[in-house]
Amino acid sequence: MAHLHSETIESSKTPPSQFISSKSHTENLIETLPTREGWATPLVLYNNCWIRANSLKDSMAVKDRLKPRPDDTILAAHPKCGTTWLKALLFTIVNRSRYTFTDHPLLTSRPHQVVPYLALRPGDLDIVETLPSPRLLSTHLPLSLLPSTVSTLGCRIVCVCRDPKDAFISRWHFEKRMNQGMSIGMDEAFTMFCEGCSPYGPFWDRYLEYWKESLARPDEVMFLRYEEIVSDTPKVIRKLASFLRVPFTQEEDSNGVVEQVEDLCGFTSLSNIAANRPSRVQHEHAGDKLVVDPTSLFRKGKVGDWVNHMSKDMGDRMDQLVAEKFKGSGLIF
Ligand code: PAP
Repeated sequence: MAHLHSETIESSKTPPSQFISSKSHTENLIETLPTREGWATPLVLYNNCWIRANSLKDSMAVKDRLKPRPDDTILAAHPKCGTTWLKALLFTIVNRSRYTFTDHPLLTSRPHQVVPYLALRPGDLDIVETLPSPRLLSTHLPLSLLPSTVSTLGCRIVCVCRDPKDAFISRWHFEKRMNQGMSIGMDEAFTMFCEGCSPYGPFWDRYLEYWKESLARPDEVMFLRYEEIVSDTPKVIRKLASFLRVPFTQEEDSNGVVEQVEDLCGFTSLSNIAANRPSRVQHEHAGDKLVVDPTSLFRKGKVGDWVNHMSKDMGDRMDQLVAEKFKGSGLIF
């Protein structure tokens, strides 16, 4: 099991004194990039992707420093679209011969602890290089910020997206619960989201990028929507197992293993384990402290909750935007 903890990456050598500069090339570049405030932490636009300023350097390092392996599986989930759920499902499916359901890591650890991220914190990349193959990794980054060898080596990718109305509402509640809180109201946050300015946005570019990759590499890239996982979870669990080349045997099927995976990774089960009960989980990003309560990753887990928070007019505006952005792509909500 991967153990996640923050480490600081130290530069390996001190440069000769005449070359000492107080800022690195990356830091100088970051200063030239557009920045926007409003969400719980400032966002910076890099490579057409709004990334939290405090994780930008680590995100930028992924393209150069990650060494993809042909048997890697990468969960490329747009935030608030089912990352936590899919981390649990994928981990449980691929490790089902290793752990029993009564003594399972997900009964004591959060899904985010068992599947590492690329790359939210300094040190994340060092950790993933030490993992044995086959690795199960996760990212919110666009495909274009991953090494191109992810595609050429044929790494498997599982992407997940969600009706942007629900993804926005989930995002809104999450940001409000972060220690920094929000400096703007829902209307302004909605406007920023529709302008593409939300963590890892524009959402349409992220969805489309992975959607196109799934069309180009159908055997290696599986594209899912949160709504389809909710509507028939056992079907998606079977699909994921076949995709990962570990299909359920007839014996497993008749022993109810698919249903056991579903129950262990379900909202009720995961949100009730001690590791996901209220507490303060602190992440350090470049000296910034982000405090996240794990319960904020388990809010409602419903499809269509947006109607309880957004006006009909906002819903219509988002639907219109979605229709415009995805026109002709074959991707519909
Ligand atoms: P992240 O990107 O910050 O990791 P992510 O896990 O993608 O978040 O999304 C959180 C959403 O998934 C929450 O949706 P909501 O705010 O609309 O409720 C959360 O409730 C939902 N979620 C988390 N775990 C599960 C699960 N096991 N089953 C169904 N939904 C879940």
